[in-house]
Amino acid sequence: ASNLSLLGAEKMRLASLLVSLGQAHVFDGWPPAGARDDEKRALFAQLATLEKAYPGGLRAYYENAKTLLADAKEGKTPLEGWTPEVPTGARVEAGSAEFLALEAIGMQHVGQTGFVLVAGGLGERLGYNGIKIALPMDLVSGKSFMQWYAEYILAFQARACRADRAIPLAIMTSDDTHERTASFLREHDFFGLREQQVTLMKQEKVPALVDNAARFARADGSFLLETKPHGHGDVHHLLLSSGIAQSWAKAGVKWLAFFQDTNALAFRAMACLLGVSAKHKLEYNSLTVPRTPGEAVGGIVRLKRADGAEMTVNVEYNQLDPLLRATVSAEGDVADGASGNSPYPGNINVLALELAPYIKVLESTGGQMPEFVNPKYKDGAKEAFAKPTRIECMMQDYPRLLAPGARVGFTQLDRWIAFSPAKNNANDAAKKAAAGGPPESASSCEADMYSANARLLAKAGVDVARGAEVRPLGIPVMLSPQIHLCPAFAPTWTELLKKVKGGSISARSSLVIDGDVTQLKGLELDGALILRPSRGSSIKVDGLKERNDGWALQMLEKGEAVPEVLAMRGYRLVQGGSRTLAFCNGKERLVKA
Ligand code: UGB
Repeated sequence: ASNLSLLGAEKMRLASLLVSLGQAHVFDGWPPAGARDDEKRALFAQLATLEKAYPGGLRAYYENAKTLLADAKEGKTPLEGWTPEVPTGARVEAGSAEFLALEAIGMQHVGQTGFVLVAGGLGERLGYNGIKIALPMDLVSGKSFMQWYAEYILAFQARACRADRAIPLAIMTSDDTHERTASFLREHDFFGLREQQVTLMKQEKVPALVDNAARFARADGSFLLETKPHGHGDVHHLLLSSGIAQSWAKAGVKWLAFFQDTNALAFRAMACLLGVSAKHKLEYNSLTVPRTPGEAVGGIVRLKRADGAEMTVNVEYNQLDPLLRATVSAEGDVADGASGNSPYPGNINVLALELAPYIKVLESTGGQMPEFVNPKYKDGAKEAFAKPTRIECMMQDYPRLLAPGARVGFTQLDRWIAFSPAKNNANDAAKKAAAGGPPESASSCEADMYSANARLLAKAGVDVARGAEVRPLGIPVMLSPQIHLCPAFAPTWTELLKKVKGGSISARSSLVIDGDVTQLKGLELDGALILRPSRGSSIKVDGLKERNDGWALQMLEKGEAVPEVLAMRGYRLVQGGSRTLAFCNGKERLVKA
């Protein structure tokens, strides 16, 4: 104590706070004044950050943790007393007249939307060393996920905003991703976005907990606390505490659209999702896909209680099965009859929220999200943890904060148009595929984008041949033909139908549309074609016939030394003969047979 009393006022306040929270052990072995001062300073800097980052500071964190740990020990869950039902929502067939009508409504609102990318996750499951948004989404365009998202926002902006208005983007980063995200964006000139259009907000970690008394864990070899991620639910508190939500509202933003780091398809569904929100005046609207039973995506469930209370919320995959078994289905998380799908729509964390009520709710709750804890106990008495734990929160739990009667809904679309993230390393992905589920690997994510583009063109009357299934690294995927359709070409299905007419693409083909192609009529392609008019120029295709050696995806040999982004896929792109049309004269160029 005599050492501590030499501290400045703020440090003393933090030290007293810790002591009052039963955390005096943090100062065990504290050396005399003058010894290891840098390490001491580092602890207080860390405490100040932790105190500021968590809603209500360290006291609130400690109290919430103790309550949740006591509940966990008793086996209590927040779902007790609730009975699940299949909720009602908008179930829309991709490409149907209803879908196109919703896209049209959505496009009237996309100019007043702020986009929010959660990119604080390190991607341990994917086993990639870099930041996930820098991964190439497909090999034929070579574009990163981040480039794709930026291009989509710019394509929406070009269609929905006056020239002086920009659609804002906030990116949540973490200690694991912040510096690399900032330099990646700078290196690439923000991918065409204006620098002021993009805001990074860094989430902080929370103290790890060693026991049910919520004692903070000390990091090995220093006075620092061990910290762990608090989860993607931090995004809501950050939007409020940074003032971004409020400043966007002042600038005329009406909607927020949240999306994850590696699901490029989300944007193909975005206009429709916003259309449903606007049409049904939904305060909260999640994009969903049919869910495979047991799959690691949450289910959207309407929960009812005996006192008449009800809410439509996401029930995370590890809680869905026990909830169903304890209430409505002895079999748990199983398929609904012949469809092979769970009756509960699968949450994919693509969310559309109305901004004004969102700000009110966050202000009234101080940004505090519902939380949970998941300790792994070492003993039957549930006293000792196998390793330190922490409390966590999820972005999709936001509707639990809403008052009864809040307008919460979902928009169910086919999986092929909305969801195929790169989440798993090849080994795990192969196992998931063998068990009948989606692999969600870098390869399946790429293949699903090619397939979606093939289907979109086919719906517009192009005769697109399909290649055979291949199995790089044991993961079954359909990688041919490879088609990349950039957002500037057609950010909506409606626009694609207007621009594309007939034609054919062989299975061995690669087509990259990367720029302003105003018409794609009667293209007959058997080989590789790149249409890349530079900014200000455009290309109009009318009956172009192109046949060349083409490009091919070649499977890697076992153990071949290749860059990580290829090793995780198990194949490379071999660029043989191709034709590139890349006009830059600022005019429209007609390309005919
Ligand atoms: N993320 C952060 O930004 N910060 C964090 O602290 C953690 C993550 P995961 P998860 O769509 O497949 C979610 O780890 O949490 C970002 C839903 O809960 O990939 O296991 C991270 O960078 C589940 O219901 O996913 O599962 C990434 O962009 C289902 O929707 C995003 O948060 C599932 O995603 C998701 O992180 C899915």
